[in-house]
Amino acid sequence: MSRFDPTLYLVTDTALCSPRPVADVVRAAVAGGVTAVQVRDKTASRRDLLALTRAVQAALSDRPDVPVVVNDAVDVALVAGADGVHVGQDDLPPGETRALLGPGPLLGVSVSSAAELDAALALPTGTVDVVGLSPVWATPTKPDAAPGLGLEGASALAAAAHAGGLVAVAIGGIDAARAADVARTGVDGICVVSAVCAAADPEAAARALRAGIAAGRLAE
Ligand code: TZP
Ligand code: MG
Repeated sequence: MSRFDPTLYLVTDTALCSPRPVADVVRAAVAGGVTAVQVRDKTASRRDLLALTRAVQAALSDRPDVPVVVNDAVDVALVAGADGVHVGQDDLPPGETRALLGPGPLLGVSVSSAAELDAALALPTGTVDVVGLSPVWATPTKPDAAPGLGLEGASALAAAAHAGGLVAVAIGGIDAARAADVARTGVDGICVVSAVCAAADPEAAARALRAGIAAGRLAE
C-alpha cells in the first residue's frame, strides 16, 4: 500500500485502551473517522505484538482502506502481512528496513529535527514514505520524546518533507482542541494516542478530532 489517507492516524497504546481490547477501541475509532492505524506496544513480546496486530487486522477486515502499520518490529509486520512499519531513530535504519520489507508496504520514520529529516530525505526515492514529526508538544504518553517542535517547527519540517516528496504527519500532545492549529501547519495528517485510546468514547473522540482537522484545513 503506497498510497494511504494519513488524515487521522491512530497509534495504539494497550494500557490506555485497557480494560477494553485494543481491537475494539480501533474499530470504534475507525467508525469515527480514523484513517490509518499503527499498532504500538513497547511492553509486548514479539509473539504478543503479532497477536495484537492480527486482532487489529481482523477488526478492520471490512476496512481495507485503513492501513494497519506495526511500530518498530519489521519481523512482526512481515509475518502478519501488515500494510507497513514505523521505525524510530533507535530502530533498524530505514534503508535496511525497506530492504527487508520490499517495495510494497508503507515505511514511516520518526524525525525530531531538521537533521533527522534530512537523513530520511537523503535516502533513495521509495525508501521512506512518511515522516512522523515528533513530538509537536511534550506528552506524558512518551516522556522520553525529544523537545517539542511547536507549531512553527512542525510547519517548517512539513514543508521540507513535502519538498522531498514525503508525506508528513505530526504527533505528540495533540487533542481535539489543538487539531485545527496542527492541521494549519500544512501536515498531511495528525497522529494521536491518548486523545483516542484514553477516551471514554473513542468513536466520538475520533469525530471531534476530524472536525478539528477539517476546521484547520478550511482556514488554510
Ligand atoms: N511519538 C512521539 S510523541 C508520541 C509518540 C509515540 C506519543 C503521543 O501520544 P499522545 O497521547 O497523542 O500525546
Ligand atoms: Mg521505535
